[in-house]
Order: sequence, then C-alpha cells, then structure tokens
Amino acid sequence: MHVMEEELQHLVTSARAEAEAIGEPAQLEEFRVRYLGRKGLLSGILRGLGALPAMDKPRLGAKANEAKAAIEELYAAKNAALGAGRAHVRPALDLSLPGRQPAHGRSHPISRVMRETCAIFAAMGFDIAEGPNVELDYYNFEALNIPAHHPARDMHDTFYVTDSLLLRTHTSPMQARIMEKQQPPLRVVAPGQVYRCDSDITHTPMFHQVEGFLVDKNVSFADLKGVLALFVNKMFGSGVGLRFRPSFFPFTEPSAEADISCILCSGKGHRNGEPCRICKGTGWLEILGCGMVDPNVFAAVGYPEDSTGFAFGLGVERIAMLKYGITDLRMFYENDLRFLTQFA
Ligand code: 2NL
Repeated sequence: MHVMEEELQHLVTSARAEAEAIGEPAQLEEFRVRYLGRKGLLSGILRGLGALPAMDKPRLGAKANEAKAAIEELYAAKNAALGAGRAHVRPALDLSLPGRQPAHGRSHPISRVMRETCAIFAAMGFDIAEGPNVELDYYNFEALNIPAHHPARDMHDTFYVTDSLLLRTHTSPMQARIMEKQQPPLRVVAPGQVYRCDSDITHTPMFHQVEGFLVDKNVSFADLKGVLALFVNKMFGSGVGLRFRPSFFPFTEPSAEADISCILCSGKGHRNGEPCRICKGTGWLEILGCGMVDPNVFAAVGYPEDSTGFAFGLGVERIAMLKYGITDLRMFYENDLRFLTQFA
C-alpha cells in the first residue's frame, strides 16, 4: 500500500474518532478548519499528489476524493446533529422588530353615557354621590313617600334580601340618605345600578339610572326646565326640542315626563314617506321622569317646611340607545366585541 493511501486511511480514522467526541458548534468549527481547511490536514496530503508518478495519480487521486467525501460527511452529520439539538431552543430576540401593540380596552357605552351625564351636571355645580346597591326598605320606599302596601310598590318588582333589605329599585334612596346628612341648599346627581325582577327583550334585571335633585328656597318648575334643557342641549345637540307631559310619581308633586324631539326624524314623525321607526310616528321620545319634590319627602328627612326642590331620574340604557341608535337592549350585556369596539 502506498504511503499516501495509508496516510489517508489514518486521517479518516482519526477524524471519525474526533467527530464522535464533538459536543459543541465551536469544536465542530475547529474540526472543520483542521481537517478540511485550506491549510488543513487533508490539503497537506493532497499537495503531495502533484509529485506522484503518473501511473499512481488516478488511483490515489480517487482515494483522496473518497477520504475528503468521508470527512465532509462526518462534518455534515455532526453539524445536523448539533443543529437539531438547537431547533427547540428559542431563536435570539430580534430587537429591531417593532413592538407588539397592546390591545387597549375601552369604556362600555353605558359607562360612557353615565360619565357624560354626570359631567354635564357637574358643570352646572352638581355634586356626584354613589351609594349601596343593597338598600334598606326604608330609604328605597318609606322615606320617598311609598309606605308599605302603597300600590307603587307593585310597579317596582323588587328583589328582597330580607323583609327590610332589598336591591334598590332606583337611585333615589341615595338622595334620601344625603338629605338626612346634609342641609339645603344642595344639588347632587347619583349614578348607579338598579334592580328589578323583570326580564324580557326590553327589560334586564339590572340596569342603570342617573338621578338628580336640587333643594333650596324658592325653587320652581322653571328651574327644573332650565336645567333639563341645558342637559338635553349638551347630550343630544342644540337643535333638539324638549317638552313636558303631566305624570305621577309618589315622591314628586307635580310630576312630569320629559320628551325630546325625535333624533332620527327630527320630530317630523315620518321618514321616507313612512312612520318613523324610532318614535313610532309621534315625533317625540321619552327620556326621563321628573317633578317637584313632594313635601312628604322633606318631612321624612327632617328638612324645614319652606324647602323646595326638583328631582329627576333618567334611564341610562334608554339614553344610550337613543344617542347611539341601538335597537336591542340585550346588546349592552352580551359583551360581543363587534358591538363594544364601535364606541371609540
Ligand atoms: C323615572 C322617574 C324620578 C325622582 C326620580 C326623586 C328623588 C327624591 C325625591 C324626589 Cl330623593 N324625587 N327622584 C323624581 C321624579 C322622577 O324618576 O322614570 N326615572 C327613570
């Protein structure tokens, strides 16, 4: 056997043994340089090829190529093995990529309307007060001129917790609590959740109200009208009409319901030759109930006899539906992002 052939065999044998022991990419690179590099061991042997006798050249040339292929294969196999070992290691963090935009939450339309309503009254000098959702029968009914067995209790569809404890059916009890603690003059709005045992396509067992009231000397219905006209102006726009219809509430006398001119048909009652879908052809939309505080309420909280005041209560869901053109009350409580993301 030619000495070069022996050298080549020996080189492949030692390369195989060394390759087996490699455990890291850096070692593999050292291996590549030493065996396959331009100044490596294989090149060293191959340089000798030129000096061989012509008759030996083809055979030894072929042997040299076999040895080179064998060592390259050792390298490739090891490279793949080390690479595969790294495959489930996370790729390095690319700091040049733009950051991921966090998904911003947004206010629910009910929260928006409630906040906007409170802001409008706060700008007129009203304080904002919140109170308990689980309320005493006394504040929810008794103090508001609705004694036991009063027919108005039927209309409230009350959830009772005990005989004397209930889920408030309106936000008025908050106002009674405030009057007990604070002497007139005062003006307060009370936003919050209220509960009634009633559930169908136009009623949810929990809904929202903003209640407002103002007490001083010589307060008149004209003051009530002025405050509500300003509210309607800010909430629905300046061209919107406002009217009062006589009504009844146990805690106010006289009482009224307030309507605004229909936002969809501008009060005309018809659109495109058909009766307006929103106001049902009347040209008006009811938005709240109100009145002059009944003297019995002032008596219950111990206010002086010459106290005068007005109060109003508005349904937040109803205002939100009118303002945003929402036709189904249930949408507010389904938490469907396609609905919720429309309120920027
Ligand atoms: C409605 C009607 C109303 C009041 C609420 C009130 C509160 C006190 C005294 C007198 Cl402490 N009145 N609140 C007055 C009239 C109407 O709400 O239909 N709300 C959705």
